Amino acid sequence: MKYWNQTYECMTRDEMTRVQTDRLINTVKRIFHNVPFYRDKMQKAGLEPGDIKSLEDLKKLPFTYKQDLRDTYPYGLFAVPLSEIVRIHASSGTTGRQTVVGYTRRDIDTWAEVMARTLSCAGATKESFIQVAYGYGLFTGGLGVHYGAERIGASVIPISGGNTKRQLQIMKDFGTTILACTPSYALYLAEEMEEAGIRKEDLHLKAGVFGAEPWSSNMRNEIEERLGIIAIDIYGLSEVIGPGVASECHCKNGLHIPEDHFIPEIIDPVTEEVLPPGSVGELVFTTITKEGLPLLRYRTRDISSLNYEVCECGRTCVRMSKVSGRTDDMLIIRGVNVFPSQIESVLLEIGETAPHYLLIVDRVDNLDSLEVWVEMTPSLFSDEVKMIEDIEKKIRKEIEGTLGINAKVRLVEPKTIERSEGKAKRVIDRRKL
Ligand code: DLL
Repeated sequence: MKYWNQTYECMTRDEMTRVQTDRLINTVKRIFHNVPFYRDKMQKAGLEPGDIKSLEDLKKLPFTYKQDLRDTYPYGLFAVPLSEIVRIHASSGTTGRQTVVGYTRRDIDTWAEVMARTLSCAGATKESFIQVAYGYGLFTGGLGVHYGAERIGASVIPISGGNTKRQLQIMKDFGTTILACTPSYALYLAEEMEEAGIRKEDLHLKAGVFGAEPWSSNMRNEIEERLGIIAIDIYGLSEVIGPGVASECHCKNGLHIPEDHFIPEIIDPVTEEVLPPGSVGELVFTTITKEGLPLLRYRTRDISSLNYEVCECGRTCVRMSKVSGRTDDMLIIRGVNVFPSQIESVLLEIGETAPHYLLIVDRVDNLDSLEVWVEMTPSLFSDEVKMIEDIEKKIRKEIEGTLGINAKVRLVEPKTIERSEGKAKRVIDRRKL
């Protein structure tokens, strides 16, 4: 089966515009009446729902920022009574003000639909065995792929992340044909596979759906070569729905966006002006079918561009280019979104070190590593080694508790970390993507 939903994936531009316009008008009405936050924002901008009559009017609407979700934590932007919410996910961090997202039953259905399209792009059918090695839990990766795979009728192997030896055993014994995980984990699996003496010919793998973090075409070539598969880039973010927001097809020339659910725009992140097709800028999404957490013009901070030409695969829906970076300082370490400021808060809260730190991110054996350097205060420096080790341990535990990632913590001598006269350089990212 080539397409999952040919009607929507191959619509003419005129038909798509009609669908989007109707859905946008309805969404704006619903949001205005149900979400006080948006009502205020629209009223401040002098807007009534009736002012939104066409796609041209989209640019009049206010933007939504990640900070808005944090400020209204946990449920302030939900547009339905909480009794209608059947699932909650959250992005990164295990405590504090993370971004919380909620789905109604219909949202879960929509998510399965867009994920079925994504997996079909990679060639998935009822006959496929899909090994879901994205994490299950509050992260959207595992369950997002899971529901899409079930919708297609494929056989789902819900193994979740980690336990590499077992992943390989299962991949071989269960006859996995499609692997779903982050691209860095795919490379790690390839490496461990070679180490274990498993040849790619021993497996049944045909394709992989890799995303949740940026990756380069070099990395793609390496994964394809070592696993003997076609590697498809899939994109998404929890706020918009999770995975399923965009996916490459076999042409590997841009990621198709299910525009009947999400309207993309590219803006200049500084002037906030909408840019014409083909321009590189910040990707912004408006959801037009979501019920639980509909979002107007959500600022993703991801850098991309849009291409409206019909793809060789026959799909007419717009393609976004591979994400080339971010407009903020968010890092993605082993699939977890990390802001340097979150680590800074941990350090300040513990308060036993100097306020100078440096994060060193690297990729060792295809796995991301994070090292946190923190300067000791002069008095701590003269203390016993045991004391210093205890503080390192405490910081490591706290980072793990707050962000859910393992970091190596090193207390360094006072004045080791270079001071800067302008913006402090807090991060050294040595990963060559
Ligand atoms: O990472 C959803 C997802 C799960 C996508 C599984 C694909 C596969 P969040 O944790 O909210 O959601 O992180 C969203 O991850 O704004 C991008 O910066 C980054 N990202 C996601 N996919 C890609 C990709 C999931 N294919 C943030 N290429 C986004 C580059 C990606 N960056």
